[in-house]
Amino acid sequence: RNGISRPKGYTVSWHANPEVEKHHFGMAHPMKPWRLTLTKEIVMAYGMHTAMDTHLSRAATVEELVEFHKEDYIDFLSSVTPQNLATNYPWLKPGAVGYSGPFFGVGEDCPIFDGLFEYCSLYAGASIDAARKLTSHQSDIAINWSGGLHHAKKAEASGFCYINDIVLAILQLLRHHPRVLYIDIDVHHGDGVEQAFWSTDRVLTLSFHKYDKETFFPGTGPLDDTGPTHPDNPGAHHSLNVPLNDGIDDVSYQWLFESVVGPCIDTYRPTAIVLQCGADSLGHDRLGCFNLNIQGHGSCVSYVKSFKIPLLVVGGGGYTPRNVARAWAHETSICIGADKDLDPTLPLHTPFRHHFAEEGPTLFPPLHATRFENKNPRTYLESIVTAIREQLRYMHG
Ligand code: V1P
Ligand code: CA
Ligand code: ZN
Repeated sequence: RNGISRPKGYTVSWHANPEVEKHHFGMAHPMKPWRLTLTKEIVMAYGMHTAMDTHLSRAATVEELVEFHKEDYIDFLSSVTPQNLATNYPWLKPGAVGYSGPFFGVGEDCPIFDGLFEYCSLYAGASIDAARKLTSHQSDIAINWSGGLHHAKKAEASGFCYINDIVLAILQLLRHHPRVLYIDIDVHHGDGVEQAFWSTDRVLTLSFHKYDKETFFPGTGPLDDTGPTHPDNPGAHHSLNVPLNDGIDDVSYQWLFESVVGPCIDTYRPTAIVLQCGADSLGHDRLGCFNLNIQGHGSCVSYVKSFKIPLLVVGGGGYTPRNVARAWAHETSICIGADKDLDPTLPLHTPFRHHFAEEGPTLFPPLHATRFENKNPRTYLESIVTAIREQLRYMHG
């Protein structure tokens, strides 16, 4: 409609299944899969879908899921329902005592809801499909906004994440790529991905996050946690962490991101990159505590894209749905090289326009307004960059 053309010289693929968007974690739960519907509405209203290969993703198979996850955990996820939970899994009942069997992480953060397994296998299938498009050279940038669920463990759900689609996608990439760099800009620590690959040197994980051991989920990811360092672990020094305090702004974050990611790419020379774009690092997020605008968040995508290395872009957290949708639509436009062509006034028509009424119909509302004071002085950021550069020196033998 407004002349968004295909990117010249490279291909972008979009992987999604609208069934994912229909699932509900429960009324009071902050994770809202319908934020994906809102994202897609903006993307389509701008006409961006015409510039990508769009793929209806399929559910991951059990064989694919057990490439990382434990079989009894997948059995559990595929058979549990809100109705049979108490009968078939009595030890998961709140208050059950004296039982030390499987727990699987079920609880308030990771509830059992209707269609849970369909939800999980669809977002995982999309990330696996996206990774395969990269390894088959059919795509240079592959996008799955429904993925990015970085906390899930081998046999445990954690922090709204059940299946770790990122780990499954990286396992696909590793079939063809010698080295994969994982970058995580969600406000939370990417602990599940870090843990999955902390004994290999073929994946370098790098997470930027708010860190407070006592008060902020999941409480891991200090600067000096670079993976188990015993001498025969090839994965030693292959997890990097950038712990931050409340209130970081666009200018600081962009400077820090480029100062850290640049040397990581130069030193590690990844042949593929996975970028987790959790949008809970934006200002005004319901769970987050940073002051990033859509532009600051998006600048990370632009910077990573500029290296022209095969790139898998996934979503993640993000709890103020209208701003998640703005950010991921903007980042889609960056991927297809159309960000400069978009009119910042949202071209939305009813019934979606009202979702954006709070800040007005703009793609770039000011989100930096100081709900949180910036507790990251320049000296602190400089000490992080120095430490990371020091850590990178250990990566060569
Ligand atoms: O803080 C906790 C746990 C619950 N307490 C016992 C400690 N959980 C957090 C989980 C945040 C997960 C973030 C996921 C992601 O990184 C990737 C998708 O973004 C939590 C919070 C919070 N404010 O941090 N859970 C909830 N809020 C929650 C609130 C209402 C209903 C259910 C969960
Ligand atoms: Ca992170
Ligand atoms: Zn998060």
